[in-house]
Amino acid sequence: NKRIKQVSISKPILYGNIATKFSPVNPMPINAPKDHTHSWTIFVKDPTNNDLSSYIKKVVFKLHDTYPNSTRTIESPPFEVTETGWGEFEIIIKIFFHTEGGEKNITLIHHLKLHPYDGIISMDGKVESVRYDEIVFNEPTESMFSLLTKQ
Ligand code: SLL
Repeated sequence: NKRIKQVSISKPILYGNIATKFSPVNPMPINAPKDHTHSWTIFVKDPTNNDLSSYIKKVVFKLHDTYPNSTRTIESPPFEVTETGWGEFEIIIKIFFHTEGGEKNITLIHHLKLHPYDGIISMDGKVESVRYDEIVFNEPTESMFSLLTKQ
């Protein structure tokens, strides 16, 4: 698996969460614990909706230990987890690339936001905390290069 010298490929991603407070239009699920106040979704996606699974094998979201099965592994798109809860916490996101590419996994940390502070834009009761980032592959292997450039 030879590396291609002096080549660098960067892939844009968006990661973060949206959250909605329970209300008549967003009612609490029947099975949700009574102290929960919000539903939320944490995600990793492509800003232009390209299919990330061309080079991403799986995404692992590590939730707060108060959640049952707090390590959630998502093996195909959409790479997201939807839950209900009452509190904000750090979510550890591990992105794994297809094994044949020979790249190490990367770790991102997202602070789950439920409340509309810190300059977060909130519309219709929805809170969004989303970050744009680029994953840079320096001198990718030939197999990684073909995964990154396939349409
Ligand atoms: C803290 N920020 O540091 C808080 C933790 C935990 C949030 C917040 C529900 C879990 C469940 C939930 O919202 N946990 O009931 O499944 O202590």
